[in-house]
Amino acid sequence: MSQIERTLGLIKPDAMAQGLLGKILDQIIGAGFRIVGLKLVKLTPEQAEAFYSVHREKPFFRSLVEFMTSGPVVAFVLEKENAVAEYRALMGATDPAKAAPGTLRALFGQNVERNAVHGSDSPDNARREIAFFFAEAELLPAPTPMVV
Ligand code: IDP
Ligand code: MG
Repeated sequence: MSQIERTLGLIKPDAMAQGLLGKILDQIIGAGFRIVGLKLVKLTPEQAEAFYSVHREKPFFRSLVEFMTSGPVVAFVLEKENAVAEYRALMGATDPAKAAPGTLRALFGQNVERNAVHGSDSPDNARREIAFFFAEAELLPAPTPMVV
């Protein structure tokens, strides 16, 4: 049986500026994810640099940090079986032009940088990214099985 996992997602400044918060959360909930943490954040340049530190040497790094600090983002933690891979599948490919039809990036992304949403790419990175945005006390506990 597959594992109940958690993953970290962001609604990026482009999608927030277009008023897409509700539509994107609606798709996520409709796809069967349980939201166990949620907050509105305006990232500082230092926070955006730290969050995307694996891309520090990429040519798009400065532009990415500028974009990610250009307005508020919504950060959330999702729970589901195979949440990391399932949410990556719901988001679609990094470049909205290459993302499968019906995915969040195909529906709501503008280009390879302004692509509406973020999702952790591995369970280890999910743990790191969840801790980046949330204290344990800000997350719902895992559902307790009912005792009869
Ligand atoms: P991912 O978000 O699908 O995991 P990554 O390769 O980890 O993609 O890149 C992180 C973010 O950096 C992307 O979501 C996008 O906003 C931006 N990005 C990635 N590749 C490019 C590029 O070639 N040009 C401009 N921005 C990019
Ligand atoms: Mg990535």
